[in-house]
Amino acid sequence: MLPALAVLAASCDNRPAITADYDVVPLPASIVLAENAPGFTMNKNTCIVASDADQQKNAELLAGYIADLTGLNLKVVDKAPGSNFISLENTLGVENPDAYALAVNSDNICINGATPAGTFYGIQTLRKSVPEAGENNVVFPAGEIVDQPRFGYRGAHLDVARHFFGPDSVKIFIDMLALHNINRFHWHLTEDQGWRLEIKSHPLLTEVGSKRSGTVLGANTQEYDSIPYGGFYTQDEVRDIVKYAADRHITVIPEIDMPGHMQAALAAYPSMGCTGGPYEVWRRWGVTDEVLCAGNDSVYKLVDDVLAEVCDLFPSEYIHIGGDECPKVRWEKCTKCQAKIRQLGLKSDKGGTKEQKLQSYFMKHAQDFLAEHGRKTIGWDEILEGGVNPGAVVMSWRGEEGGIAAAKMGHDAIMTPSKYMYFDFVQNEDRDKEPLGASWGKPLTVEKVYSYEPIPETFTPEEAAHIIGVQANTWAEYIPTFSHVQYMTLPRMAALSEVQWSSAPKDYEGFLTRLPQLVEQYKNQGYNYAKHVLPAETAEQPAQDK
Ligand code: TNX
Repeated sequence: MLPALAVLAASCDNRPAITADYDVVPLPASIVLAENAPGFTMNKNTCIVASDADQQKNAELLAGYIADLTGLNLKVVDKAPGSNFISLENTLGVENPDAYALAVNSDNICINGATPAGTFYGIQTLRKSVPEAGENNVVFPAGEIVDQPRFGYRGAHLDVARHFFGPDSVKIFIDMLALHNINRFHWHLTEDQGWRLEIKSHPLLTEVGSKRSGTVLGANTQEYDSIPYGGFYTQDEVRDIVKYAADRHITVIPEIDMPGHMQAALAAYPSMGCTGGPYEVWRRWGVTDEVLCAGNDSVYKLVDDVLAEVCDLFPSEYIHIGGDECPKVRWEKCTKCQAKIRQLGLKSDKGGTKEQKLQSYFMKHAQDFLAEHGRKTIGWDEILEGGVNPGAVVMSWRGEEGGIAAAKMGHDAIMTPSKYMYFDFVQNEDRDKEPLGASWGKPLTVEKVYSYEPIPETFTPEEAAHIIGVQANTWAEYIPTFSHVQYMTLPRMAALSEVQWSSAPKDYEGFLTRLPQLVEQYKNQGYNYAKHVLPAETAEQPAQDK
């Protein structure tokens, strides 16, 4: 950990000054210090210059970060004073929209982005360069940082269905993403165990589908508690969250997982299943046989009605429609599904079984509906089975193979292989020292996350361009509280951010030396975090719920 040099500033207010360190996480592409030039001292008279509405929002966020870290309340103004200001601009002529330059001299700091999002990443770098929180002025060494991310899609997923995290927690999660330069929030809103999104045309989805009568105990044992569990987001809450994210240059990508992982919806509308039910909102984890009936026209109407409201709520270019883990046992025996298969002329062959092809038909229906509303779709890699529909983006989770196959077929792909990117796996080789995690995965250490290389060496540049990004997923079967979400995601999210952002050769030791300064931000924001890879003096942490 870099000792923060506390010197008494020769400024008017006699607050101690500490020196900023630009070696942040993720590491900027280029940092050039002007060795002999005096730096910029941020003190109570420093103001932030924002000349338009976009920069005004950025400026308010920067002022908030600085207040949290130093207690300084910097004024936001629209015209630069003679000196002692931080100006926010977005006139950098660089193609990468998230690029920024951050220039520091004794007179001012200028953060210039290619777009307002680029400026925002410069703000994150500035904020993270403050080595620790306290009632301090900060000296920023003179020099220039020039930076841009490797991937345009830098994602993090949160499952709010197995356990529910309320709107305030979701906003904190979004703040955590912003701190790590992550720009896509994949919000997993529906599951067998709970439907969490208000849908006005089908109120039972939340009235019935958001509540379960109890939850399985331990590692999916045969025992249950009988504590009613539930929660959902109203559409007003969703709109507020989407805006909160957009202000932080984060796009919210909702997921409505279909045609499997739908048992909660079936509990609400049993006629949408092959057997007609009755169904319960599931109380255990795993993969249920109860899925939407793909031979029933009312099911397609339900899907359209839900997606129409989803499009209305979420401006995202991409909507995630799941497609994972859909057992076909019901479809094989269902007269309606088999009639549909015959009607469509689907046959089992080496391209897939006729039921897998029925799933492709089902996904295509949803995809076409979204396309009519100007949206693109993302699906889990199972959408490759039975024939992937043109234009679909593949999210590769069972390994990298799905993403590789998709890219070779000319589809865009997002890499989220469980082995490297599943934050519901325990993070310590010794499971006994950890709270219960998903048991099907090997322990996933910070180092393993950091080591991930998303683009296979053998890829041509054209194939590589189809890997649009990387994402980590936090499934919540074994994560009952939001503080536990933070424990599972921090600091693995720091390693993730470097995989997503940095083009530099991997240097895990270097990463570890930079991590404690980021942890100072976690502490300042009151985030819970795991301490396995941190030096003892950085590792004091709030009590974690085991
Ligand atoms: C697989 S990843 C699932 C999730 C589980 C997760 C647990 C994916 C598309 N499906 O439903 O929560 O494993 O690790």
